[in-house]
Amino acid sequence: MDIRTDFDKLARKLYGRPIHQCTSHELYHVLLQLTKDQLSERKETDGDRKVYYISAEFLIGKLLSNNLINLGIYDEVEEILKESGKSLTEIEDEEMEPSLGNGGLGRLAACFMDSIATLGLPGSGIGLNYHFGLFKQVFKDHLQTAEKDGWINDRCWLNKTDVSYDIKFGDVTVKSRMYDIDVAGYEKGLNKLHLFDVESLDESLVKSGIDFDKTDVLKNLTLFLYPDDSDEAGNLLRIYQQYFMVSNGARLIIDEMKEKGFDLYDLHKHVAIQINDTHPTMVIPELIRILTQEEEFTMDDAIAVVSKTCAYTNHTILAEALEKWPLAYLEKVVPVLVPIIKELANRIKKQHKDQSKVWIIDDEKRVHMAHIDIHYGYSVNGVAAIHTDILKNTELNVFYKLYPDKFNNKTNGVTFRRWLLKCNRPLAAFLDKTIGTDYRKDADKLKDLLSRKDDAAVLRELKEIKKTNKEELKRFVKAREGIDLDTDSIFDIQVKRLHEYKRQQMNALYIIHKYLEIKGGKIPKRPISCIFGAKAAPAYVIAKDIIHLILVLQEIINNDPDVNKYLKVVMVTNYNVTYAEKLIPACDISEQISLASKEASGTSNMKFMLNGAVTLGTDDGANVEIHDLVGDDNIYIFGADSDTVIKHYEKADYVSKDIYDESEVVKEAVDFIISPQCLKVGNKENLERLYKELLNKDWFMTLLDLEDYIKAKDRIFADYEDRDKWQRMMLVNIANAGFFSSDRTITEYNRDIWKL
Ligand code: 26Q
Repeated sequence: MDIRTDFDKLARKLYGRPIHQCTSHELYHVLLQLTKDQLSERKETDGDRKVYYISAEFLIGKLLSNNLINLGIYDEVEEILKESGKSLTEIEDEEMEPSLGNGGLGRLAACFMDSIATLGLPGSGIGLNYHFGLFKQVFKDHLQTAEKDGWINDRCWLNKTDVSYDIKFGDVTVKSRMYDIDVAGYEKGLNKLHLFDVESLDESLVKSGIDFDKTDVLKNLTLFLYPDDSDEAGNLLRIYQQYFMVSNGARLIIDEMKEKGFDLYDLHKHVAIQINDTHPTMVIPELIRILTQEEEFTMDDAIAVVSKTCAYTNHTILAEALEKWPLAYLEKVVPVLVPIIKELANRIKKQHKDQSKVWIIDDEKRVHMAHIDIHYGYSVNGVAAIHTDILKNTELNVFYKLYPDKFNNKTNGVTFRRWLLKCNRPLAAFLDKTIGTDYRKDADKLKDLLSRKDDAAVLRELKEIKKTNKEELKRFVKAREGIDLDTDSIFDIQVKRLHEYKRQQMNALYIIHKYLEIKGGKIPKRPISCIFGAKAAPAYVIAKDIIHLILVLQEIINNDPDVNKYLKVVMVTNYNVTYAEKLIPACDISEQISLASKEASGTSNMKFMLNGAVTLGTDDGANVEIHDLVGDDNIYIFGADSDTVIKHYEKADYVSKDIYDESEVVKEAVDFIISPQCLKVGNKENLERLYKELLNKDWFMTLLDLEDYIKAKDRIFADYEDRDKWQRMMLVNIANAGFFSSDRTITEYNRDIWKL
C-alpha cells in the first residue's frame, strides 16, 4: 500500500484539492480518515482466553501521532506534509484531547491498552464515553476556575457500534450504546477500547462552567467524568455511572462468551476481568446476579466462577480515597444488586464473626467496595514494591493474613511509544543512532547506553537534545501563558494532580525561601525556572488555596526586577497529556516529593527519568525502585522514610507548630504566605486558610521535610554546574529506565494474573 497515493486521493475526495492546498484543519480530517482506514485493515487480536480491563478512566490523550507511529507511517506522513509546507505538530493542534481521566490511574489504563495491543494479547478496555472529560482549567484572579472540555464531534476517534443494552436502575431504564476506539499495537496488533454511552444524553444540560442538573440520569449519565462528589446528588450520579459501566461490561463479556460457543461455567477459563481500583467493583455482584437470575446458576456456583474471574488493582492507601457507599444509596440506584451484596456480606460475616475489619457492610451500613474485591476476587495487586508492602503489612494486613496468596505486586510502567518515540523525537533518533533500534521493542536494551557513559560526544549530544526540547517548551509556554522562559536556566518541574500528600506546597515554600535569599543578596549560580502543572478537584478547598499561593508567587517573583533574572515561577494552565508531552522532555529536575508512604507509585517519575531528567524525591512509590536502579549517585533522595511517617501517624505525635517554632528558615517561609506582599496580590481568605492549615494541622507533614528538602535542592542545583557529571546522570537515568516500560508491567500481569 502506498501512503502518499492514499493520502492525496483522500484529500481530493474530501476537499477536492491536493494536500498542499488544504488547511491544517482539513488535513487533520484527512489524516484521521486515512489512519482509521489503515487501522481497519488490521485484524483484532483474538484468542480463547481474553482480559477485560474495566476502568472508569482511560486518559488516552491525542491519538493521531501515536497511531501513525504504531502503524509505522509517521515518518512518511511527516515527510509528505513537509513537502507541502505543513508540519505534523500544526496538524496535531487541530485534534481535541479526550481528557477521560483524572491523572495517574487513567493514564496508566491508556498505557496498558497500548502494551496489551503491542504484546499481541487478546484484551479489551471497558469504560464510559464521557462527553466532557476532566474540566478545562482557567485561572482568574489567581484562582482556579473550571470550564467544560468537550471533545466529541464528527472528527474524533469514536466508532459507533450496533451493541446496545437496556440497563435497569431502581427508578429508570437507560438504553446504552457502545462506541469503540481502535488501539493499534506498535508495528502489529489491534485491540478495542469499548466506551459505553447513553442514547438519550443531552449536552445542553451544561450551562455555565461545569454545573448541570444532576437529577435526570437519562440525560446526564455520561455527561462528565466524576461529577462533583461533595453533595449527595453527585455521589448518586457516580454510582449510576459505575453500575452503567459494569452492567454493560458484564453483558458484553457474557455475549462474547456465548458467541464463541463457550460454556458460562467455564467463564474463568476464558475470561480475566481486571478491576482498576474499586470504581468497577459492582461488576462482581452484577455478574453473580446475571448468572443466578438469567442463567440458572446456583448462588454457590455463580460466586465460585466469578471469584475465579475477577482481579483487583489497588492504587491508594489514603483512607478517604477508598470507596465506601452508603447502602441506602445502592438501594436507591441499584436495588437489584442489594440482595446479592447482602448475601456476599453475610457469608463473610458468618466466617469472620469477630473480625469486623474485614466485613463488607460496616456498622454504619456502608459498603466497603475494596472488601468485595478482596474476598471475591482471585488477585489483589499494588502498583509499586513499597506500596504492595504497605498494603500487606499495614493497610490491608488483616486481609493479607487471610489470603496471602492473592497479594502480588505489579510495579507500574508507561508506554515508550508515547513517552519517548512520540514526545521526544530527538532523543529517539539519538538512541537509534547510538545503540540501534532494538530498544524500541525491548526496552531493556536501553542499558546498552551505559557503555557510552564516558563518551564525551555522546554526553554532549544529550545536552544538546535537552536544550532543543527546552527551546520547544519555551515557544509553547510563551504562546500559552505569555511567560518567557530562559533556556539556560534549570528547568525544575512538578506536574501531577494537586494534592496535599504530593506536597506542591513544600515546593512553593522552597520558592519563597529562594526568593528571600535572592532579595537578601544571595544570587544563585544559574537561573532557576520552577514549573508547575496541576488541577485541583473543584471541591478540594486547600488544594485550590495552594494553586492560589503558587499563582501569587508567580506574580510577585516574575515581576520583581531584583529577582526575575534568577528565579521564575510558572504554573501552566490546564495541564493535560498534551502539555505533559512538551514538559517532560524539557525537564532537568523531576520533582517527586510526596510524603513517604502516600504515593502508591507515581508514573510521571518514570516518564521524566526516561527523558533524561534527574529525580529529586522522597523514598516513596516507584521512586524507591528508581533509586535502586540508578544508585545513590544518580538520584537525590531526602526526607523522612515511610516507616518513620507511618509511626508518626500511629502515635499521632507529629506537631507542625513545633517545627515552625524551632526553625527560623521554616518560620520565615511559612510567614511569607500571609506577608503584606502576598496579601497585596492575593486573597486574605485563601492565604490565611493555607497558613493556618500548615501551622495547626499539616496532615501530610510538609514542615517535617522542608529543611531537608531545601538542603537537597541546593545540593542538586550546585551539582548541575558540574556539567559532565550532570550529563552522565542523565545518561544513567535513561539507560536504566527500561524496567518502567508498561510492556514489562503487562508481561507480568499476564504471567501472574491473566495467564492468556
Ligand atoms: C473516588 C471516590 C469518589 C470520587 C472519586 C474517586 C477517585 C477518583 C480518581 C479516586 C481515585 C482516583 C484516582 C486515583 C489515582 O490516579 N491514583 C494514582 O494511580 C497511579 C497509577 O497506579 C499511581 O501511580 C499514583 O501513585 C496514584 O496516586
